[in-house]
Amino acid sequence: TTAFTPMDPFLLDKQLTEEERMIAEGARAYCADKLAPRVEEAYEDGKTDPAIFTEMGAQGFLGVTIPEEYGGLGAGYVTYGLVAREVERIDSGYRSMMSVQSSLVMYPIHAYGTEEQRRKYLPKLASGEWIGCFGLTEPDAGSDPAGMKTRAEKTSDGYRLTGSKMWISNSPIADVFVVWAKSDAHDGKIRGFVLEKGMAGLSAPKIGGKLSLRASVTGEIVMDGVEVGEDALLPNVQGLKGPLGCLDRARFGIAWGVMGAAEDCWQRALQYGLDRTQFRKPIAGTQLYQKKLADMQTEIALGLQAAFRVGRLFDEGSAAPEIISLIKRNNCGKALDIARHARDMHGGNGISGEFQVMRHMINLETVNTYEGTHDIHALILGRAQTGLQAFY
Ligand code: TGC
Ligand code: FAD
Repeated sequence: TTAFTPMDPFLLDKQLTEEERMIAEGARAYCADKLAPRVEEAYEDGKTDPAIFTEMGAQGFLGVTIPEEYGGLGAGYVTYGLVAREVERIDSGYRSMMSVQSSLVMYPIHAYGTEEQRRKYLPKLASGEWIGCFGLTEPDAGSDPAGMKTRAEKTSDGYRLTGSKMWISNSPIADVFVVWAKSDAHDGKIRGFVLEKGMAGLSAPKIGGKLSLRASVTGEIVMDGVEVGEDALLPNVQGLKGPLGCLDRARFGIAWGVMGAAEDCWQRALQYGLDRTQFRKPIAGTQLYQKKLADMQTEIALGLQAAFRVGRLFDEGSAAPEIISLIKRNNCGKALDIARHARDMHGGNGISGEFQVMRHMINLETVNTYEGTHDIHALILGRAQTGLQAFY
């Protein structure tokens, strides 16, 4: 009989190309050596180290799928997913910093921008010299981004932007702001604009009091009549499909990333159960403990295999948005369940930062909410089956 590999039941590793495996191994080593040692303090103090962007840039993590001529790695979506998995194995906040930069800032500039915009922004975003953020959500428009109030009014030589964005990853330390606004010059359609730190009327105050994703800074974007030239407009897309096309990429990365966080919780719960004795035997030798380990192993193996499949579809150009909703929703929900169980399996130690699992659990509450909540993705999938939209 063929031997079973408990840590990789579907032999995912063997389905990767040599290049994908090498990049994943390199990413794992960087994350273990450089990110793991600083995460506990970063989380506790709620501090984001901007140097992580230049480090990630040097590793090739920023713009994995962006062509090399613009500073990217020119690799495929499976590679992007593998990197997200390794980064989120340490912390969802670190993966957030990376996926915003790659999928939500570099991708739209590459896909929707002019050649000048690509040459101006992409190399510096790829190296991490510049930090980017993506402003879609507003105080009164979250799940329903079509309800945004931010407006772009036409001026003689460009646009004047007014409005505010809420819950924006990286914004307080950002140099480049990709923001979405309704443009009166385009029949009120949603258009993308690239703003830069220091523009008059632009500010990005930090949001304090966050109990989740504390290693990644989050803020507002306030636009008080920010005047920009025509060259700030992303010319090649209009409508909600602009920001949603970026979200497709980021949601895909999240589906891989959360499996990394879940794997870390699983491995830690397994080791803890082997080391911890109660009632004169290791707690991993009890039926209830083993059932939980089996559930973790099953959901992670299925979740990774599904994400891998969607990655291959992405590279073939045939990943429908709904299949991305399916894996984003399922993998986030499953990762959150796994983290909650891992927390419980650690007993009292499970609430201590030193054992890491509670940090993952609290982070995953955010990841289950951003980029479309668990329930919003259910409605997307329900609509696709029934032809009936249930949003309103
Ligand atoms: P709907 O009528 O469905 O669509 C409007 C237009 O958009 C097109 N479209 C898509 N295009 C590409 N990808 C997708 N996934 C798309 N979904 C829809 C659609 O074809 C249509 O195009 P057109 O040409 O006909 O105009 O629009 P709706 O208003 O009914 O939308 C509802 C819904 C739920 C699908 C959508 O609004 C949604 O996904 N809501 C969730 C919002 C969300 O995910 N926000 C994320 C904010 S960014 C963030 O959280 C970053 S955190 C990052 C981090 O820190 O890691
Ligand atoms: P709401 O839309 O008000 O939803 C509240 C609840 O109502 C949810 O449970 C939701 O599922 C439910 N609900 C809403 N509509 C329906 C419906 N029709 N039917 C049934 N239930 C419904 N946004 C950005 O643009 N850029 C970023 O970089 C970014 N980073 C973020 C970082 C963090 C740490 C967080 C917490 C959020 C971030 N977001 C970002 C915002 C995020 O995308 C939104 O929080 C998310 O889309 C949900 O919107 P909301 O918070 O307004 O909740």
